[in-house]
Amino acid sequence: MDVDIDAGPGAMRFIPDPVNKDWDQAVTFLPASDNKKLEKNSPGRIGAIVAVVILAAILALIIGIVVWHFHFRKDLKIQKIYTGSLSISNEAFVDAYENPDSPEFKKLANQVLTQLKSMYSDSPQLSRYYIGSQVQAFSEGSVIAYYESEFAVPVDQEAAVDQAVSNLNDIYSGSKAGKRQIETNQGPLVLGNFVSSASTRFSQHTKGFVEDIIKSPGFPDIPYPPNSFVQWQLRGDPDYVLKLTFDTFNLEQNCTNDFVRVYDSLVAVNKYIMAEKCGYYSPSDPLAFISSRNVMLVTLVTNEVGNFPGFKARVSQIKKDDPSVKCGGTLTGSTGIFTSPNFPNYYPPNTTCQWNIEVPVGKFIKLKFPKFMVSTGGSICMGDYVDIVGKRLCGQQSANMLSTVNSNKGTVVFVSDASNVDRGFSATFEAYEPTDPCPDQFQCSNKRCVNRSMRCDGWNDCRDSSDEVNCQCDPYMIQCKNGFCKPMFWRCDGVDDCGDGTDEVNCGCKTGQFQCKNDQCVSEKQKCDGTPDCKDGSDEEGCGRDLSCTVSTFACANGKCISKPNPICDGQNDCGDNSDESNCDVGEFPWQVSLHIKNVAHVCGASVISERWLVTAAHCVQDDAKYRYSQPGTWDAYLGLHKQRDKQIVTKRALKQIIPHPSYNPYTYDFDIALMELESPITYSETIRPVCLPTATDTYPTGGTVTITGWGATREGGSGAQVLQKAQVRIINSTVCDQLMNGQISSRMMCAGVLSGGVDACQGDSGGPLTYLSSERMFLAGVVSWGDGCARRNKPGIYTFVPKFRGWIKEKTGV
Ligand code: 4AZ
Repeated sequence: MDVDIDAGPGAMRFIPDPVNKDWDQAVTFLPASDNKKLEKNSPGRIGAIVAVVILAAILALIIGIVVWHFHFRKDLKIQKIYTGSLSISNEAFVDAYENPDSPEFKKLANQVLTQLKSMYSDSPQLSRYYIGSQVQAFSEGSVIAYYESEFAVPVDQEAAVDQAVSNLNDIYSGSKAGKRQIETNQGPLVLGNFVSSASTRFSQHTKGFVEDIIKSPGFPDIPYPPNSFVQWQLRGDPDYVLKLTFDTFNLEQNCTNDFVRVYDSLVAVNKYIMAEKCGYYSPSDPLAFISSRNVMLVTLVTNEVGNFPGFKARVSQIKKDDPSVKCGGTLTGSTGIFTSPNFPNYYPPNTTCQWNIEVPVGKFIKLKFPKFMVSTGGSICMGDYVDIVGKRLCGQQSANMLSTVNSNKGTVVFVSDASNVDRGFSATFEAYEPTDPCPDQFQCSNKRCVNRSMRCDGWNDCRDSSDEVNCQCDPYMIQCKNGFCKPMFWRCDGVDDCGDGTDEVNCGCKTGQFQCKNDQCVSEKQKCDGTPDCKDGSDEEGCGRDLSCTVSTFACANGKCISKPNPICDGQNDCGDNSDESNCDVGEFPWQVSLHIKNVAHVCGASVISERWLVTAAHCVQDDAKYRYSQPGTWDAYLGLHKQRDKQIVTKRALKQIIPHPSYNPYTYDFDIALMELESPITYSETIRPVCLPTATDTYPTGGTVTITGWGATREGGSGAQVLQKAQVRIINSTVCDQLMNGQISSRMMCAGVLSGGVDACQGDSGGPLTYLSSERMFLAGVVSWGDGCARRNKPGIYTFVPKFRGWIKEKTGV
């Protein structure tokens, strides 16, 4: 609980060696013996045994030779396939080139094959191992031929052949090539004994305004198959570009295993790779690509492991001059917005846009980029970039990156090269008065403007800390020597928050001093001198000479004794030092459970909903490489606990079963709820009691106060709390929250927090309760689920919205 202020392996795949399969068959087909005959005739039987032995020996010899041949012989050959494209500048594209069966296609293809053969014959490495080529397709421009060339290469010559192909590219690319040019750097597609049956190619031409659909094999009924290589060659009409929109995308998380690649080409040429994708994309994080020409290639490569649904995508064509793909222009006025083409989806490759911005005379231009994701293509913005009056920007920039132009006119140019696209950017421009760049606001050293209230509030709002220097701090903040202000809560917590250690000095007491319970230092002589010197009176505790105290009085921490009946936790400060009201929190949240990995540590929270059942988060019960969190035997549940160190003396229960929600999504944390059945029921007491469950139709008012509890970290990245922490946060409107959390909020989630930062749930609070007080009862409105860090400004905590699961809880537990 935070209550602070505050081209991979590419398309190469090794497919199992068919030779090994032949061995298996050879062993399986050992000649079957006629047993009966052998039993009746003993000499015959000996003969048969001898025959079997000889056969076995021959077989062993064959296997040995095969093993030697395929594993140890240096001249073992592997099949290498290179894909490439070749532009033919003295030919014009005709429709018949789209049809591989047409005489026109065949004629030109033969010419290309002759040309390829003659090019390879120039190189000894290539001519020696060349098997043949195949022209797969043609497209406009004048005519581009896409081909595959196959070589049978001894293993020890593989690198030399790669080099020879690369040399060939150098020779034939550019002006040296005369009329025929190899346009791309060819890349090897498949390495090893690639079986052609494992490769599937679909080809389709989207026409008019009809949308075509492409799907991974088996989608949506069964997961895509292992060890597959599938290609979709997509075409549109001339003067159109293609748009590929993935409606569902759910592949294995690791792109070295399974991946989809999208090319701005008809064949898998590295130079035209737009993106390689794997993992899961939620509908709120859509994935859509636009080509720069009327062709696109999609490939799906899977390896032998994994069991994932795959994808479904729509293919449509857009006219090249359609406003949705056109970009640039003249922007005038005092403010305005512009975006990269197709934003927030992926911009097309090979695109240049120029915006000429003009604000009123005498004013300067301020450009803000709420989102900026432009593929880098190297460290110095050589590939894709945004050029602001001569200054290039690329890569991922932080939200609301700022740039200024000291003139009333300026140009912004966006350039994307042939490969590796990204989501692009959104931008706003506004005119500002050169003499007053931040009207009514504080101007940071980096020219950013922030609200005046953000000055000296302990947060680095300017991002260069200029709002936090030379501060006169409020009394509830630590005045750091370096001029920063930091929350008092962080004093003496073992972390150097000031940066100059000011907040961590004077935390222990010197020799000759007594350290009070509130960390104050008083002279050792003041201990038990009859006068409370510590503000909390702890210097007079346990002194054994409170003569006025009897068995029928209450001994306060400050040495005072009071005779009032039941003074403890009655809400009144009877002692004067409030010691009669401290420790009243025990039992304040009797439904709070601490879930421990047996004999290891607290991991998550949970809530008691009945004598047998707990509610927690599904993400708490997902296995990882180290622990089997999904297994009941992994866990101990501690009930009625206040301080972690008291766990020996409170109720502990093993678990009988764990039921995670079947729709829990580990990528989006959607449906993040689980039920735990205790091995034996508990007896309710003053410190163990269930929380009320909401009804399925319950809603909570935006701005309403809710309570969160747990032993989680007391700051982002910090360690867990010893004593159960509580904090009050407010419910945040889901639409606002969805914007703050970049569209990641589903209807199964609710948001709560303090948008100025500083109060939040944190790591270790997960699974624990968010309670809402209604009619003097506490209802389990939410389950601590996730967040972007802890207690950050404008980053609320995200909770599983329990009313949505009322029916499911009833169905599974009967509660
Ligand atoms: C966690 O890791 C966690 N700030 C829980 C809640 C929040 C962040 C992280 C919300 O368990």
